[in-house]
Formats: sequence, C-alpha cells, structure tokens
Amino acid sequence: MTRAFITGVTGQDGYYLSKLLLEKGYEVFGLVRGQNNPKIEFLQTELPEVKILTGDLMDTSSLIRALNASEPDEFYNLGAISFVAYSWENASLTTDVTAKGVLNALEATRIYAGDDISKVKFYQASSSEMFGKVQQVPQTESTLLWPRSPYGVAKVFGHYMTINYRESYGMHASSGVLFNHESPMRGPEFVTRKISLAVARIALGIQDTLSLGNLDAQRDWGFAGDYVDAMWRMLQQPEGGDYVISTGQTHSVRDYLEVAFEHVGIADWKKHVFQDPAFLRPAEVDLLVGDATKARSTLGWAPKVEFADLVRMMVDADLQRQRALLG
Ligand code: NAP
Ligand code: G4F
Repeated sequence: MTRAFITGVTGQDGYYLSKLLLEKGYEVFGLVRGQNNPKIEFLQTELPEVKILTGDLMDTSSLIRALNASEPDEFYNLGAISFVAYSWENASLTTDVTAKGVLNALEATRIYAGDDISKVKFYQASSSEMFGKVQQVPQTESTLLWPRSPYGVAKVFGHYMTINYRESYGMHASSGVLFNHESPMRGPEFVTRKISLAVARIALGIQDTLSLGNLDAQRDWGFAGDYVDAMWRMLQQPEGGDYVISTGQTHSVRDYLEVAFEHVGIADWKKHVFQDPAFLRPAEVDLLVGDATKARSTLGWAPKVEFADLVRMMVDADLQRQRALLG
C-alpha cells in the first residue's frame, strides 16, 4: 500500500486529494493543527479512512514525528495561510507558515529520509499569485515572478526553496504552480464561494445584498477536483519538476456573478451587488491566465470542468445546503 502524508488536509485541496488517493488505494495520513480543531469532525465524518496526526508547519519537530509515524512514500505540502487579503494584516504570521513552513517541511523530509533521499517524494503547493504583476500573458513555468502580496512573496520563497532542495540534495521535489481552483468545499472568504453562497441565499429570500471589492479582477478559475489529480501525476514522474496548472481561460469576477445569478433566474443582478472599498486590496493582481502546455504534454493532464459548469456546481451545492438549513 502506498502511503501519503498531507499537510493542509482540512482545507479544500486536502479534501479532494485525500479522496483521490483513497480511491487509488493509498493509506492517507493528514496533519491537523491545534488542540481542538473543529474541522476534525468534518474530516472524520466525510473521510473516516484518513489517519489524523497532530502538528504544525511552524514546528519542525512535530513534522519529523509525523513523518516517522506515517512513513510516507509521498508528502503533499498543502498547508498554508492561503487567504491573500488576510496576508497584508498578518504578514509576519503568513511568512512563518506559508514561507518558513515550507523550509520546515523540506528539512523534516530530509532528516526523515536520512541516507536514502529517494525514499519520499515531495509536492509543494505553489501559486499563480507568485506572478502578481504579470510580466507575460499567458504565464508559464519560466515567467518572471513579481508577487504583489505578503502571501505571494511567501509562496515565492517556498517555490525556490523546493527547487533548491531538488538541486542541492537530489530530492524528488515538485512545485505545482496552480492557478485558482474552486469547488463547493472552497472557504467562504474567497470570492467564488462568497458569491455562490450569497446567490443561493438571495434566491431563497434569506439575504438581499452582496458586498464585493474589485469586480474587474480576472482569474483563471478551474475545479479543485481536477487540480489535485495534477499534483498526484507530478509525483509519479521519474524526476521532480515545476508545472503550471491552469485552464488557459480567464474570467472576471463580473463574469462569475453573471453566470451565478443567471443560474437562479435573476437577470438584474446589479441591484443586489454593491462595491465596498473594504474589500479592495492594497495591491491587486489584475489578470491571471496560465499556459499548462508542459503539464498537458508531460503529465497527460487536462482540466475537465469548464468555468460555467463550475459556477453552477457551486451555486447548486449552496442552494442544497441552505435549503437543508431551512428544513
Ligand atoms: P485552504 O482551504 O485555505 O487550506 C489551508 C490548509 O492549511 C488548512 O488545512 C489549514 O488548517 C492548513 N494550515 C494553516 N496553517 C497551518 C499551520 N500553521 N500548520 C499546518 N497546517 C496549517 O487552502 P486550499 O485552497 O486547500 O489550498 C491548498 C494549498 O494550495 C495552499 O498552500 C494554498 O496556498 C495553495 N494554493 C491554492 C490555490 C487555490 O486556488 N485553492 C491556488 C494555488 C495554490 P486549518 O483547517 O486548521 O486552518
Ligand atoms: O477569491 P480570492 O480571494 O482569491 P485570490 O486572491 O486570487 O487567491 C486565491 O488564489 C490564489 C491562486 O492565484 C491562491 F494562491 C490563494 O491561496 C487563493 O486560493 O480573490 C480573487 C479576486 C481578487 O482579485 C479579489 O480582489 O477576487 C477579487 N475580489 C473582489 N471582491 C474579492 C472580493 N475577493 C474576495 N476574497 N472577496 C471579495 O469580496
């Protein structure tokens, strides 16, 4: 049985990746932080086969202990402070977890592997946010990085540290430069889920308005279920590498609103949506669109879910949850 160890197992991607690996017959171990993390209950209900280990990316010894306990063949480092807006207010904490946490994870892996560095393959969750003020459209593995947020800067550190461990120690370490990917499991702080939740509640008459920031920002949005498959494929390659994972299509926040409201039969959505400067960012990433040619040719990976279907999937899931709450 192949064994996988996942940090960030309580997050969106942790859920889909665990599900995928369990379906493939893996034994899955997940790191959970905190002494009474409320997300454990959800994980134990939805994916009871996942074996929970406690620890924190800021505590290297906890990572070494977790690796010794799980003895993984594959290590997926998904844990991070991942909300960009939060990272300006909490830049130091974001750096400790999202940047230094990667070094801790790599170093724990090196110590765990001892003389046999080939015994574990490592995946780092890098991000299109690293492209920031984009220097090339579309963005590829070799596009110059120009991060625009403390989160983006932290991810650049983790990205280069992963490459450095590959080059310095011969570690099978891969960095997935993933563009935005969403699902019904997305946290409600992110714009897609914030909208799908509000649209469901507006359609059911529970809520009337929705406050947002920049409606013109453009993102290359894909489905999280498709993207975790790319992570797994990277670790099945003979050597580690860096891969852009994206759909190649970009849409604005406005486009997302259009499709979401249309799906519930509301044509005049503008009367429900207001712009609130509180949701504007000190520096914005205006346009992200990726070129996943390398992933297509080397990994045989391609996204399956299209933008409009993704939006409808998210609105339908929130309608179902809100109806269940109404009883
Ligand atoms: P997410 O839902 O925000 O999940 C983040 C996970 O990190 C949670 O399980 C969280 O645990 C954990 N975490 C936070 N601080 C930690 C710490 N100090 N030690 C250990 N774990 C900690 O994020 P996601 O959307 O699944 O994304 C997964 C990874 O991919 C992240 O690294 C993210 O930055 C990166 N990424 C995401 C996207 C995207 O569009 N989703 C795109 C590119 C890259 P709690 O549940 O306890 O908070
Ligand atoms: O949904 P968002 O918060 O995602 P963002 O900042 O692109 O970050 C996500 O994707 C990254 C990959 O590029 C990941 F690395 C990162 O961990 C995270 O998963 O915001 C998307 C866009 C932004 O331009 C933002 O300014 O939507 C705009 N937006 C407009 N109004 C809003 C809002 N974003 C949020 N969260 N809330 C709003 O009210």
